[in-house]
This record gives sequence, C-alpha cells and structure tokens, in this order.
Amino acid sequence: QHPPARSAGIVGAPFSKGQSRGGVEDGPERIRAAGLQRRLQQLGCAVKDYGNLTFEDMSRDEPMGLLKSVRAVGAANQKLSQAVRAAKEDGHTAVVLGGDHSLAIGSIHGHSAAVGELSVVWVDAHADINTPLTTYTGNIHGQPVSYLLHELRSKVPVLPNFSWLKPCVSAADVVFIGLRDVDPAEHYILKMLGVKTFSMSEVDQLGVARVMEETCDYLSARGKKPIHLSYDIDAIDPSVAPATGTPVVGGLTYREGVYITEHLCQTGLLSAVDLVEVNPLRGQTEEDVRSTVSTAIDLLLGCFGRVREGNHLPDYRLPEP
Ligand code: 4U7
Ligand code: MN
Ligand code: MN
Ligand code: MN
Repeated sequence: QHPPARSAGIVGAPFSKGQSRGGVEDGPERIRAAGLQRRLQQLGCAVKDYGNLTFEDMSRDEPMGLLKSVRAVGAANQKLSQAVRAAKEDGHTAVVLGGDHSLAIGSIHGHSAAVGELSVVWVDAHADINTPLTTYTGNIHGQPVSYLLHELRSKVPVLPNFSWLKPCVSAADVVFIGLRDVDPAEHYILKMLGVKTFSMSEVDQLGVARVMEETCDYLSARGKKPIHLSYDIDAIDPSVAPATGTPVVGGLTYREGVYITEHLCQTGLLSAVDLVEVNPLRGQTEEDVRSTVSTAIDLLLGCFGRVREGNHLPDYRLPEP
C-alpha cells in the first residue's frame, strides 16, 4: 500500500559559502553518521551513495556589491548540477545533503536537465527569492529561486561562474510551504508572479493535510511533472530543529514537517530531494544537534516511504515456532 521509492542516489554537498556561518558544510557527514543509508535500506530502499563533492577554494572571489562568494557559489552549483543529473540518469531519486540552500540552484538545474519540466515544493521559513539586486544580506542562500525562474530572467544579472545556468522552472510550478520570514522585495515578487504560497498562517488556518492536498491539486493541474522537494530544515520549529543558521520562531511541528514528506512520497512523483541548512555548529548543546539531525533523517525517510503506522518489507514472514 505504500511502495517505497526504489532507490536513493545520495550526493553530499558540504558547501557553506552561500551564507556566512561556518558549520553547515558538516551537515552531510552528520546526517550520514546518524545512519541514513541503513535506515533507508531497512525500508527496502536501495541506496547508492555518491559521496561528497569537493569544492575548490576560489583564490579571488571579491564581493560584487553586496553579493558574497559569487564565483564559489557558481562553481559549486555547476558541479552539483552535473552530479544530480548523473544520479537521475542512473535511475535514482536524487538526495542532496547540504550544505546551505544556495545548493538548490545546481540541484534543481541538474534535476531538470535530466528529466525536463519540474514541479518544485519549497519548504522553508524563508522564500529564498531575493535577486542579487534586492538582497540586503548579500547571502546567495536567500536567492536561489530567483536564479531558477524563467520569469525573473531579466532581473538577475549575468554573474561570474554562472554562465552555465539557464532558468528552468516556471513560477506557476512552484509551491512554498512554511513561510514566516519574507523580505519586502520577496513578498512583492511572490505577489507579482502570483506564486502559490502556504505561509505558517495558512498552515494554522487550513491544517497541514489540506495544505498538502491543495499543493498537489495545484501542481497536478499543470500536468503530472516530477517533483523536486527542496527542504530547508529551518522550516521546522527551532524547538525541534535548532541547529541551523537562520532559525525563525513559529515553525512547522515535527508532525507537520514529516506529514509533508509522507504526502509527497505517496504522489509517486517525488524525483529529487534537497535537505539543507543543518548546521551542527549552531546548536547550543549536543542534544540540539542530535534532534536536528534526527529530524532531518525522519524527513528523508518520509520521502522514501516510511509511514508512522509502521512498515514491513514485502517478503516479511512470521517466524515459525
Ligand atoms: B535560507 C534573508 F534577509 N531573506 O536574503 C536573506 F532575512 O536558505 C534570509 O532560507 C535568507 O536559510 C535565508 O538573507 C536563507 C534575510
Ligand atoms: Mn530558510
Ligand atoms: Mn532556505
Ligand atoms: Mn538558513
């Protein structure tokens, strides 16, 4: 009744230069060390771990106006795009372990290069749709969506190490869930483009079950495209997932967060997942890090068929006395 996705192709992306806090590059190793591969295999999911990408240091990467580490972010995402494309061409559901959320640029681009038009579900406290000209922090992890949308092509300047990137997603194919910290320019862009959003207010009003029903109805009305889930751990309330760089109070509960993954898995269309912004150095205590990483794992398991009623493998047999 809940057939698990056949295989996960894991790509570690220990990249942190889309923002200014160290530690987020340790996300992939912490998530692996908590047993991701074994837990997926217990669900009956095949796992291919492609290991971690390596990102060379840029010797000269001066800020461009406010914009920080443009060349490093461009080069890292080009590499990630190729890796995600390869994982898709090998037949896997791609899993990108971040790293910061600037990685969604390469992840979504590579996914789209392999399978064509996508639906994108962006679960985040933030909209990450600043352009290089609207940002006031200069951090590219707050901008990936603007780089990817056809509709914003003329608003995003040509940047060094980004010439490989062509916008590949339509605004009407994106749904945001969990928003509660949106900059004025981002709010303007979301309204201007008519992007479908479920802020925390709508999660409160409708409940997560209706949010997910409406999300999937909305996306499937434009054709059943493969779904790219880009999950920022800061969508989850900081009481549950505190070890992240930009925590915002009033987030999704653990149950709401997991429900989103269970529901998307059941569509049968989930084709790639990013799990980003886990920063082991941002927790106050080891328990903060543990609960954040364990939540990240549970979100990923939900994407691959884990359900809370329980699971068993198709060949399970009761032991005979
Ligand atoms: B994340 C911010 F200004 N909007 O642009 C910005 F509030 O990937 C935050 O969602 C971005 O964690 C957060 O820097 C990026 C800020
Ligand atoms: Mn965020
Ligand atoms: Mn984000
Ligand atoms: Mn963040």
